[in-house]
Amino acid sequence: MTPVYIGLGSNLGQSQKQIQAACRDLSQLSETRLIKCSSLFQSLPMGPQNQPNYVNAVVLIETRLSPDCLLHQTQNIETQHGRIRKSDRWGPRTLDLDILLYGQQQLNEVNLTIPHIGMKQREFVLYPLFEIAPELILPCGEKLSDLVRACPKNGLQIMSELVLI
Ligand code: ROI
Repeated sequence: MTPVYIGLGSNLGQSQKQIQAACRDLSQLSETRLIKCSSLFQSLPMGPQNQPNYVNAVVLIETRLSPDCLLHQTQNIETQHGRIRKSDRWGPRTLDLDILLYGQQQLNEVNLTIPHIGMKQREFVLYPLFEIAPELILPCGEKLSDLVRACPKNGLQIMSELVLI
């Protein structure tokens, strides 16, 4: 089993419920178990500002699925939750699932980069991740705690516990 961290985000519809239901969906994937969930956080939109605030969280799963297979499964979950992929890359979305870290692997494929390309600068990824993995060291050797210290909170707030629904 490989430990995998997944970032979740939503700013359309019932965001909190979308994220909680997506965690349940992740926990039900084959050859996979859900190990830990961060709190739900509210964050200001990164990118265009004329969109609602986001709800974000990070979970830890353990899985035997390959990175590509897991990507396929996370995209299925996004689609089941009404995600429509539009050309405006940074527009609002009902559900976004990002594979942040897959064990210590580094991958550079056309449709999958691991560690996730933007994670080191994103407060809505780093703080929830730090909540569930304070001792984490990234494959590049950087300590998560150092990245968190260098990353402004930018209005990020804890909303509530993440409860599976
Ligand atoms: N902004 C926040 N705060 N949270 C997200 O999950 C998020 N996801 C995105 C973009 C549009 C970059 N902005 C975001 O994809």
